[in-house]
Amino acid sequence: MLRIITQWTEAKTELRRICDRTHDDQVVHKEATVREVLQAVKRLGDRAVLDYTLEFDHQKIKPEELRVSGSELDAAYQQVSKELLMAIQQARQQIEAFHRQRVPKSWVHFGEDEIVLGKRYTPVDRAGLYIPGGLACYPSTVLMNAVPAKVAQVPRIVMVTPPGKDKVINAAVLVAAQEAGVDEIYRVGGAQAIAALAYGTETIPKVDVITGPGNIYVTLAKKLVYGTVGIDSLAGPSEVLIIADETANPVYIAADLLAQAEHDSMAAAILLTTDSTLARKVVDEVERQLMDHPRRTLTEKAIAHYGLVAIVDSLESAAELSNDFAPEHLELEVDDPWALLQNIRHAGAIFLGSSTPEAVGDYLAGPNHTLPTSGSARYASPLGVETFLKHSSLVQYSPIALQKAANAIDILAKAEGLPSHANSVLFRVRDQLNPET
Ligand code: HSO
Ligand code: ZN
Repeated sequence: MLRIITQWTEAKTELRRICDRTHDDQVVHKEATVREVLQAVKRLGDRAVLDYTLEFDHQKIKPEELRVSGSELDAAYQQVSKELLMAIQQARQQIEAFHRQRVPKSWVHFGEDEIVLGKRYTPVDRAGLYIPGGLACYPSTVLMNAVPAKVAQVPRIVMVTPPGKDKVINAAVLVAAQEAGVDEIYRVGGAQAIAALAYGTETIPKVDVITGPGNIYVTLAKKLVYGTVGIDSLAGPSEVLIIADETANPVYIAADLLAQAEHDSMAAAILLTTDSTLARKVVDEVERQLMDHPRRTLTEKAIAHYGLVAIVDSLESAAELSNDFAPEHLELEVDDPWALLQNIRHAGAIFLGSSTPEAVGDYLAGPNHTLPTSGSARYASPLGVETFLKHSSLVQYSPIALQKAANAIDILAKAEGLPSHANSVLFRVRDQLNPET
């Protein structure tokens, strides 16, 4: 049952509890296991990967079965319906169009005295995409990770995903990978997959950046290998926060809350509304829509622990609570969403108006659905082309520019006790001013 809160301070405390819901005491214990897995894979390569796959995923894989073969990919195309293939292709095309919009461009600036300064963007050599298995095995997530890597022109895109029953990988996931241009797919999941991507094994290549969501073991592993490789972010369970006024439709709001809750028993679904009648209707409607929900047990669990309706006195107060929470997804189901947007500072993705349920962004609109969770939208952004790019600074000075800079560099270098820094400039300037000596 979805709870209704009317007190501001109680709403604030509850939102904080929900935002911090992944900081459990078990993490320390799990981290020890993950460290062990990382060390073993680093030392023993494929052998450790295969042993852990047997232990954690209960699948006995031979080394030559780690990589998904071409014939398996062909078979996957036979298994997915024509409609699903077309929907995957449409989504791919729209995600690509969005990500092509603002690819960071290299630039140079020609300043005074022939000084040239700039930034030069280059992709990483290899990207590793983690795609979860089980309940969270989504072709849409394959597209959201692989398409930006492709747009960034990463030369080698590797994907890992855990084997399901009988070593099988979901056909739609394989098709999405193929459609997005993934170069290689390996049948491995969990911390052992992250270790393999970070350190490399006989079969699995070492990559430069690892992206994609996963369970707590995957997330801890990503955290621990950061530095050896780059990562996108540390993904926590999904969240939606909806701000609604009296113009909102309770049936839609209930569906949107459940769309988040059905992901995971740890997912958060929050409604902040100025209208107490709407609040009650949404609570009833959630119960009704849950009745014949195929994922009822899990969804109910999420709603019971991390579902919340708070009645607020104004949309401005709602925005303040929302900024505190910094939700992964924010829906503005209000009469004038663009006006309310002025009060919003922190959110991963913002969905404006009553015809824009989050699912539009989860699948098709184009923006990425890999978004900052657990309050990290205060400082982080959605996954994008930049995740797979880095830039180098470019500097060129002319003789006259160096002469003009020499004095300040000399003073700074001497202040830092670094005489050769000073000399590297002064020797050049001396020779420029007296070419014949
Ligand atoms: N809402 C999820 C993404 C997703 N939804 C995948 C459906 N499939 C996290 O943004
Ligand atoms: Zn979703």
